[in-house]
Amino acid sequence: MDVLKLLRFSVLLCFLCQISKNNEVYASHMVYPELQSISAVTVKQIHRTGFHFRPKRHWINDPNAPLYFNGIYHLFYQYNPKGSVWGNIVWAHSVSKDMINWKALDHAMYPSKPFDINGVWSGSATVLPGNIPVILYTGLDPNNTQVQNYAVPANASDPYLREWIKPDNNPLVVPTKDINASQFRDPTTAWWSNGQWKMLVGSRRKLRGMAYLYRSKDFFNWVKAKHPLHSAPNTGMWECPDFYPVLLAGKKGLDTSVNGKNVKFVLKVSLDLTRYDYYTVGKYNAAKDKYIPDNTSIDGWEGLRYDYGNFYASKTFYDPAKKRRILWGWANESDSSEDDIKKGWAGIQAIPRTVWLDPSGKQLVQWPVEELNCLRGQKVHKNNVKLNKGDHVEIKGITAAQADVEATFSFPRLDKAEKFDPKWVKAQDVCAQKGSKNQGGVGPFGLLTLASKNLEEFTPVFFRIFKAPKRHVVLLCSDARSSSLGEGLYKPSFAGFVDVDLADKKLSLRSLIDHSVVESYGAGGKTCITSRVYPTLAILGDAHLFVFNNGSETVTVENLNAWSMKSPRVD
Ligand SMILES: *[C@@H]1O[C@H](CO)[C@@H](O)[C@H](O)[C@H]1NC(C)=O
Ligand SMILES: *[C@@H]1O[C@H](CO)[C@@H](O)[C@H](O)[C@H]1NC(C)=O
Ligand SMILES: *[C@@H]1O[C@H](CO)[C@@H](O)[C@H](O)[C@H]1NC(C)=O
Ligand SMILES: *[C@@H]1O[C@H](CO)[C@@H](O)[C@H](O)[C@H]1NC(C)=O
Ligand SMILES: *[C@@H]1O[C@H](CO)[C@@H](O)[C@H](O)[C@H]1NC(C)=O
Ligand SMILES: *[C@H]1O[C@@H](CO)[C@H](O)[C@@H](O)[C@@H]1NC(C)=O
Repeated sequence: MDVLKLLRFSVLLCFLCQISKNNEVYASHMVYPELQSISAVTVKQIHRTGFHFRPKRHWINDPNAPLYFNGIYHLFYQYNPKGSVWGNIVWAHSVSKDMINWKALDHAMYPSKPFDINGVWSGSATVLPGNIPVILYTGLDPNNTQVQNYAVPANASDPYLREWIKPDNNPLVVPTKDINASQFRDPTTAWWSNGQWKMLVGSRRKLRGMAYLYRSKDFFNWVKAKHPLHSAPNTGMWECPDFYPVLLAGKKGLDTSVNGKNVKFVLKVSLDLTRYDYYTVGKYNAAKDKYIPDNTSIDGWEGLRYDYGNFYASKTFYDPAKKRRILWGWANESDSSEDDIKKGWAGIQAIPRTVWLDPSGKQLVQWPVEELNCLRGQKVHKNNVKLNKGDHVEIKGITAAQADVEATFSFPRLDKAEKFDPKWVKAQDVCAQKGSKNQGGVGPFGLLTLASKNLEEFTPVFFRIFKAPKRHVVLLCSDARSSSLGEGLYKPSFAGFVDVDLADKKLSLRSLIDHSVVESYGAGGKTCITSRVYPTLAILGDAHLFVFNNGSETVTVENLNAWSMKSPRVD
């Protein structure tokens, strides 16, 4: 190292130690005051995603108020216009006809009024009768009290709803004395039942997570219900609650105000303590305004997750044009804040997903919106590829750094499945213990995504099947441990169990690969995992895709379709 380099290095080190001294956690985000207004000089292209939603530069987090209005999809999101870490948050606004190509508009909201002068935080949209969209959001007042506000379009005839007004009769809701004023945020889409509007606000009481319920006859005067809609012990702060009906049968979505015999409800909360999105399926008793999760749904952090990887602060909305419910979720970075400053950007939205109830009634199923398929370009097809233990076969002919892959794997029998240890409660621990390198019986088999030619780097997405006393246990892993030779990265072995019938001895997998993200859908969307990874060799044209098997049972790739993905217009 020459003197100049050494000097620069020590200045950088000193800078970094300053930063870590001043770090604090502010409402669940690490705050780096020194970094939050360092504008990106350039935006580094190497790990930049091609077909996921992200702004031109800088930090993004929660999707806000997704909405369909008069033929246009709207996405608002928490955005730092000045830097690549959390801070200076505004409501950025983009519009689209297909949720794939986006046009950025001026910011819809920024702190400007006494009721939000210290922050315009997350919220949701409700379309009132007469086709009038209203946004409910959390503002931080001069005392940093979290209050719930509303905003309306300045001109509902403007097809893009460019300008939003925050009327002076805000805030609509302030925390009562029994509520911690710094733990009271993220109002939901409101629903209409029994002659009133209802909405939820996330909170906690000591360690009990709470979804406070508010009621209103006119949408402006809100009264807190005596009991929360739901709460659960030891789950900590509930951020971004989401509450909506799903049909018992079929993939159709429902407007948020629908209830009835053919309907169940989903309550999702983003647990600040673990930073994952959990949901339960249950019943909503509208007369009592109580939500009761089914006994098949675990409440809390051993429960079901939308996604077992980087996916947080999600929100659904009903799309009346295609009669479906769509889920947006934020996939944060897994590199360091210093890397983000150097990259000039941080955060993406996962591909919007259609969600519906699985026929079992026990869980949801998720699938990328059909509009994504319009980006499929060059295609390769394979069938009947036999994979013996230790085999890996390259799928050539597509841009492996930006691709959509769908594969069905089959296996002749299950008797070689490894024994399941009943102590294995957390899928992620099993994935970390077993990985893809530890050879098994039936599996590990699946895809090696973002792989370098000689496998110095790869992100394997794979199944492993275990034998428990009365059933088989299927694990889906997306293991980032070998994803990069780079340093200072978060490389978890993300995993989830898959509740799937193995009678036909087949398992399907779809992975959306996009430079620094691998978003996977196991068994038709029953278990989803999003990993953020930063290869150093497996980049751009040097990224490869393989199918592999490391189990003693032979596995056949029955059918595989892979496409190069085009880049839509996203800004
Ligand atoms: C802020 O707190 C002070 C002291 O408790 C109080 O007088 C004032 O009304 C509060 N401001 C707002 C906007 O609530
Ligand atoms: C509202 O938007 C419509 C459609 O863009 C436009 O024609 C009209 O002039 C706008 N009205 C106002 C008051 O800006
Ligand atoms: C309110 O929540 C904050 C965390 O945001 C915590 O530090 C504080 O102790 C809580 N106050 C009370 C009275 O529980
Ligand atoms: C779960 O609830 C169903 C009815 O919804 C009931 O038939 C079943 O016995 C319950 N199971 C347990 C373990 O409580
Ligand atoms: C398969 O197992 C072998 C032996 O443990 C290991 O060297 C290799 O890396 C594994 N393959 C993958 C893709 O993990
Ligand atoms: C995303 O980044 C990783 C690595 O820094 C953290 O561990 C996660 O907590 C974080 N997730 C969210 C939702 O902030």
